[in-house]
Amino acid sequence: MALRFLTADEAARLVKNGYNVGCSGFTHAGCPKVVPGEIAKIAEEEHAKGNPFKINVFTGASTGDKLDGVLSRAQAINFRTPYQTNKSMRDAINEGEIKFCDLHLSTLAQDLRYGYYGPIDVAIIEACDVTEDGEIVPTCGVGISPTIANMAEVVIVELNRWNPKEMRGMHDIAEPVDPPHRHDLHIFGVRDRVGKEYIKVDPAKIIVVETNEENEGGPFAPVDDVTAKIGENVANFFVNEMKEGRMPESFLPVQSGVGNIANAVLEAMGNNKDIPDFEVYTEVIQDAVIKLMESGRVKFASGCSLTVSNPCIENIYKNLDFFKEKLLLRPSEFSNNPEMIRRLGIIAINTAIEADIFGNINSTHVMGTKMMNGIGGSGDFTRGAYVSIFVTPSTAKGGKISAIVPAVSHEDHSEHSVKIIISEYGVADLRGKCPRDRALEIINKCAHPDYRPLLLEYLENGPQGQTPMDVYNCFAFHKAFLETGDMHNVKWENR
Ligand code: 0RQ
Repeated sequence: MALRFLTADEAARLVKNGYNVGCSGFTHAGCPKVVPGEIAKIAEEEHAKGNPFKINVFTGASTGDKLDGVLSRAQAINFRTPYQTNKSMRDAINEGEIKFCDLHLSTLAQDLRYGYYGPIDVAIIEACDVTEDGEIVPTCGVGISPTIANMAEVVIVELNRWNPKEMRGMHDIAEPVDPPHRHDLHIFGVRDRVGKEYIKVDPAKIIVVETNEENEGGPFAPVDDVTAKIGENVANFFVNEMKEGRMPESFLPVQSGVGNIANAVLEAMGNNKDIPDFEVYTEVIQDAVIKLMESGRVKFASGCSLTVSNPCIENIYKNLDFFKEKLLLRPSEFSNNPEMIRRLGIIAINTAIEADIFGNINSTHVMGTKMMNGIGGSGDFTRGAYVSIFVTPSTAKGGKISAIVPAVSHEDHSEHSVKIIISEYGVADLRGKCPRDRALEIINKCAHPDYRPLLLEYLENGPQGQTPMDVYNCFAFHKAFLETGDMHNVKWENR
């Protein structure tokens, strides 16, 4: 049957106040870029008339400014899950204007199918191709697209011609059967496929909006001395693990988190010739992976999105034959699936906002209250990993904040899941250690030398026990920062 075509404005008018709207993409990669802007305009029109207009937005992860940014600034969002990185949205969340549910990314698709959030009224999916029999080929981010496309009554396809339709073949699209009928997912190696090259829906529910919008991929910050040193410490840790026989000589697939530090870590691993060529099984594939693929250091990468800068994606599109043999994009419930992560023996490398001396990690909240981005996939990977590593610079805000604290102000990953912490000063190996020994290891190897005496003072002068945590003073570092702007000014109570 012939597909129906509408303008972005006409398609946006299908979205009503209170709707659950599912969008494609994962980070800025693969997100719709024109219909959300038109929804924002409708919201502003309705607000001007004194009418309510807010929607609930479900995506794979964070999105670009043309989705989260425009809708937040138009005050068009009531509820948002599972992750975000947009400044306007972050401010609205921290002001309490948007209800944000911070979620493990692997779980959202199945939680939607389980009915935890109600129906998906409209799905908006960016595609590089759509056919009359309902085959939708995503662009560079998959996320929860198969699930929202299947659940929605209306599927608006943003057919974005900026992305070549020859991308077909780069995706592996499937949805698991839900319990009690789920069986094992047949991925036993990074390159294994279990699905189709496209999302298939009833063509009668497809509306096509044609666009030609470029990606929103900004550049990464250049590697500085601190991130370079962290990267070097990570690479040396792996070389030693292989020497000690704790890591197979053929190496294991790598997951690396999002952001500048993660990009620097991968670069350092690529530069260390004692690490063999390796594979990547991750969620976000960043620029460093593509560079290492070109130099032959990364043999294959499976992920959920190509979260790369625009020059990098243009290079991929120009050399699709080369990259299609080495890249695979999956839905987030496959890329981040804890079952696969445990089975494949993934090396998980994620970034912490702060770590405490016992090994608990805060990935999400600044000073315990302000949301930064969200847990993202870090929990999916950390819990099941062969070895779970957290990296962090030893300090933030020009040294006034220690990233190593007596107690994390918010806990995302517990001491039971975290095996290694790495800063620019060194590597803390927490494996097989009791809380006291972990504390000494983290303070002496990872904390900034300025803060080491203060942390040792905390550890030695508090109550003892299996975990020597001092409830009077565990947040004294945070209190000092909130009151004086500098954690060095810590004052102990009741001692
Ligand atoms: O703030 O930009 O205002 O200066 O946090 O920190 O050092 O630039 O590091 O870009 O790698 O992000 C944990 C946020 C790190 C990220 C986090 C401030 C610091 C700066 C950013 P400014 P950097 P990065 C899979 C994995 C959770 C999700 C995840 C993240 C800003 O990696 O969101 O792991 N992770 N996903 O100044 C106060 C501290 C601070 C601090 C840093 N202790 N106190 N502020 N900052 N430490 C990917 C996906 O799921 C998609």
